[in-house]
Amino acid sequence: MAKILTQEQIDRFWRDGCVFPVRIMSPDQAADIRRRLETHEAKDGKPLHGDLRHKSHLLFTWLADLVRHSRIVDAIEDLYGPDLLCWTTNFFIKEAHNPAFVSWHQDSTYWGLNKPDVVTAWIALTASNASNGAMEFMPGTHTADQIPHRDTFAKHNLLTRGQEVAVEVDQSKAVRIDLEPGEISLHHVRLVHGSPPNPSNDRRIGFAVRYIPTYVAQIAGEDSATLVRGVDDYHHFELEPRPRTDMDPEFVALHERIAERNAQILYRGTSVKSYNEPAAQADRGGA
Ligand SMILES: O=C(O)CCC(=O)C(=O)O
Repeated sequence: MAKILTQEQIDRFWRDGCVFPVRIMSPDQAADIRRRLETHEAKDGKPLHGDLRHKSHLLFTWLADLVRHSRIVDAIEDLYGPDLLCWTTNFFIKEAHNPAFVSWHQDSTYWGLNKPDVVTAWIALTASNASNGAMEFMPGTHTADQIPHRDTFAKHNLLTRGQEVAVEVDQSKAVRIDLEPGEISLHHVRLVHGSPPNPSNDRRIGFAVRYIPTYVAQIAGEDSATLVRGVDDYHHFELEPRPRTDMDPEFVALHERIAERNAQILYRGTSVKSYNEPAAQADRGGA
């Protein structure tokens, strides 16, 4: 029996490649996470940038808790069973009145994982809707194989390589994912999706958590992941520890090493070596 998703939601995920909205916390709890993020940014004197946007659950205790949130992990278990890793996390922050956008793409393109059994819980820390550049998707496209992509490295594209599907997308079929703070969407790694810029007066903040069942392996390099439920009998990934304090120097060093290694996987075949290089763009997400 399913833990939190209804049978209709589970069927919709497998049919459309995406299900939303699923409420996992109250709007106040989402606002509290936003406040913690912005307290850090205020101390740092700038928006979260570069590699700090990736695998941030190794740096901040409140994100370490979030990737283990029982309602989110229950929903993932309803789709992929009880043994689950969080492979990575990526902040997708679109500042107010900002041209940043996400081109139509499949997440699976550069991740180096051996199976398309990967699901993203995209957690809305602000509302995400027509006014501020909500994510959109093409229903059913997750049943396609890997589609060829071209890298654009376009300046305002939030994806690592500014990659886009190298086929025509019929935008009239796109479905927009409207979410309130504290709600999530769940999308399949092969789903074609993207999002336009945010012309509104406030930031749009999404935190994308990428979950895999433990049988999935990395085939493009050494990699690590966080066990969030069950047991890992496969040992395909180095298991990551849980931070006890925010920005613990030991974890900052570990995170830097892991982010560097991850960037080598995502940017393989290009001259980019790190999320912090200018070509990688300071505010890119990690898909
Ligand atoms: O946040 C967005 O608008 C896009 C996010 C995305 O592409 C993803 O989570 O895979």
